[in-house]
Amino acid sequence: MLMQIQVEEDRIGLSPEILRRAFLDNLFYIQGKPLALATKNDFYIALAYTVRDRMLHCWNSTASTYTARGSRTVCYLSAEFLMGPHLGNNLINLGIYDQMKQAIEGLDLDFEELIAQEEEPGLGNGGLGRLAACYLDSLATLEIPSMGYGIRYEFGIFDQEIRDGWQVEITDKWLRYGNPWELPRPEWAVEIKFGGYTEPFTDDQGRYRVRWIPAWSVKGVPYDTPILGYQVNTANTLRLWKAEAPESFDFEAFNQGNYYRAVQEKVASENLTKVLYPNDEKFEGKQLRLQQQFFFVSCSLQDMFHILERQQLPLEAFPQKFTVQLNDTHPAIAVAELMRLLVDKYLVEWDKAWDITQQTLAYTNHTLLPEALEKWALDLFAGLLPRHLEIIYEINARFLDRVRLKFVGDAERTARMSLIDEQGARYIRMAHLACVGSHAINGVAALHSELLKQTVLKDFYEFFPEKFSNKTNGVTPRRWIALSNPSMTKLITSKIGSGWIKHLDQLRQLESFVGDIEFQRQWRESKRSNKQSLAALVKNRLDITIDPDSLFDVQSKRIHEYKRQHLNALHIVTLYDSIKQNPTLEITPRTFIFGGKAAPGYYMAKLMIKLITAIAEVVNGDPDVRDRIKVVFIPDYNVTNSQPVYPAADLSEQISTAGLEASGTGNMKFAMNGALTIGTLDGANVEIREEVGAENFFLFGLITEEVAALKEQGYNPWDYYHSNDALKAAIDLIASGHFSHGDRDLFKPLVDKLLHHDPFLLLADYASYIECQTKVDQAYRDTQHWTRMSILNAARMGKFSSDRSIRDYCKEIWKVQPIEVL
Ligand code: T68
Repeated sequence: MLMQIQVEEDRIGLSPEILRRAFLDNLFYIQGKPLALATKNDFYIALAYTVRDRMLHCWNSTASTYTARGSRTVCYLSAEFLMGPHLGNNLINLGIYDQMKQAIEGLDLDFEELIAQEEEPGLGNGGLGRLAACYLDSLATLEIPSMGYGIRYEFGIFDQEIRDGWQVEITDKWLRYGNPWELPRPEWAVEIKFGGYTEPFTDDQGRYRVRWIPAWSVKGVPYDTPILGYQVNTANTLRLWKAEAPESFDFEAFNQGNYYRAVQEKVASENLTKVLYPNDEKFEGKQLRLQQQFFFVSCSLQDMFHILERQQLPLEAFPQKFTVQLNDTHPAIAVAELMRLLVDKYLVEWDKAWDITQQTLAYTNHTLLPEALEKWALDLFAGLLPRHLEIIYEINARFLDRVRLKFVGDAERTARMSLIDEQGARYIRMAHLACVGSHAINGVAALHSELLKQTVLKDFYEFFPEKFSNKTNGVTPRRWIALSNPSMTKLITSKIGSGWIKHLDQLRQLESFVGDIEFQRQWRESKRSNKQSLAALVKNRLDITIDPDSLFDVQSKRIHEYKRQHLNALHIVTLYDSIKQNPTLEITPRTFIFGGKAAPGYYMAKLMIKLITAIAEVVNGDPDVRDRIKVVFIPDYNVTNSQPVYPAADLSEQISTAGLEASGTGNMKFAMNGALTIGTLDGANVEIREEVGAENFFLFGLITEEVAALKEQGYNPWDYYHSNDALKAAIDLIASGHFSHGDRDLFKPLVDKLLHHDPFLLLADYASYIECQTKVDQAYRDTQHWTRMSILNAARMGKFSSDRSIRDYCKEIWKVQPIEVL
């Protein structure tokens, strides 16, 4: 009996003494090491298990509670979950960060160093994958029964190195030393079929049916990770699927002694979930990608049917039991797969199946960029999913009949809305499939949702306006403030208590301290210490000295022409040139900080990285300017490396061409951490500016309508180049080889594109951007006023908590209620 109590305590006790004992126990019994022989990784694993143990009873109580209450479950289907390191976040959500720190430091170990050991699961590209992760945190915190469904990629997003100023991609071996946060559940594996052909037949009851005879199959094995809410007992599940060879696979080959063929097929199966496609915002019609999408969707839907069965619920209860959110069109094949399962497997009649499907599914769009819209070549699709193609044809036929009824004689509209693109080679339009098969469609910021209705989904909006709504993105304050910015967290809590971490609107209470000189001083001190930490990191990693008293001007996000990192670069070159022309020029010292990955096949984005690092080399090496401007490119921007960046920023660059950034979420993380934004009226910038006040936001650039009008009337970048001396000087300097050791060819593709096409209107926005940057320069000199603006930015960001976003989804789309776990 006594023994049992001790074990229980070691698994759940929260005092530093018990935590320390549990940690040593795990080190010995899991890693098999005494203190003296343990490596840093051994310590990390022991620490992770110590934390995980404390989450497991929440996880089990959550499961029992949900089963007992028969609750409706939100299933968030996403090809990407960019979770970031779990350890620090779980410590925050358990509320034992300080106790654990004490426990570990009592052993003379460096706590922060152990936390830094974790290899983050980089199972996403950027905003879309990170949004899914923030939403899981909020769902758990708000006690909403929910499940994240995705893919357990063996290699996540590549690690980025910078060599000779260029991006080099290194495979991300995140599972190399094991993953203590996941539990494999092989007993819940499912089978996924591919290829082959279909044939019609009549069943015993005389019904017309279709049989799919697939050519091959794989097994999907779920790996579960607990997702603990903040200071609640709710621990939901992230269920990621790994592909393996099916048990029975190629039995024949095996029996015939063809051992090697059998093994080869096994390897082929496992390739399916081997690697994450590293493209964001660019569709690549690769067969393996379609296999991945169908694989995780089918695994997840079959899992839902199994849950329904285990709870002995009838098929009709499916939409009451599950509400399924499609994170972009990557899981849109769910429309056809849910229909197939209902009609072919569970013998539900078509109309009824269609009702269930529509009631269950909802679709979030994340982009308007035409090159990102998914459309699968028909023959590729037919080869892999012949039965689904037939189902899509049937859905389409029925849908287009309705379109023809509503818009009599409008053949063009019917062709535009068809699920099949028939101009030339035929394609399946996944966004159309998602719209038709869902009861709700949303964009991710107010402007984006409006533009969706006016552009890419205009016909669908006119056909079913009631499906459309907006759900502005949000980010979790747990990771993005409490964990990443402890100094600001402490300061805020000392003034208004800690309720804001769960109710971010409470930050408004800070407004009453905005004029308090002492509070302002503390605010600056916190920012300054964060800048100092980042400076130390930069020194350590890149051996570049940056001045924490300079203005930290940061642009960190995926590298893309529409995000216009090269506009920022033009500003730096302009500043550099003006200092060279006028050596006594007085400017506010600035450190330009960049971070971000380029898709490996995106040549122009890679050249933009090279441009930034080339400018950095010249600027940082030039004694005339280097005390006034510095340029740093932080390699391998990921969740881990981003956490010290947001708290250290003074200025947040959100400078995309108006109308092209669906929302942005980095913009929110910066402003929450007291950075001021320089930005266009794009994505969520519009709403951020509304919230923080126009007077606390640096606005520049053309607005969406002006962008469209300018393009309509025939935009000629050449005119801007010739009529603006500073712009011409900056471009000429780049073209002259000044930043490329005299090589005039290196940046020629970039310069030529700007001068002759400039699809993202850098030249049109240049003057406005530079003028706005001059205002920033002036404003930063008024320290008190800047501090005031910084405080007001943080204080007014309550709307952008992902808790608010999730509440909106729950109320308006999912119709789910919290269930408390005791
Ligand atoms: C981003 N999209 C939007 N896509 O660009 C951003 N795409 O404005 C928004 O804030 C964010 O989504 C969240 O809504 C992406 O991140 C991708 O990463 C992606 C990945 C694969 C294929 C296409």
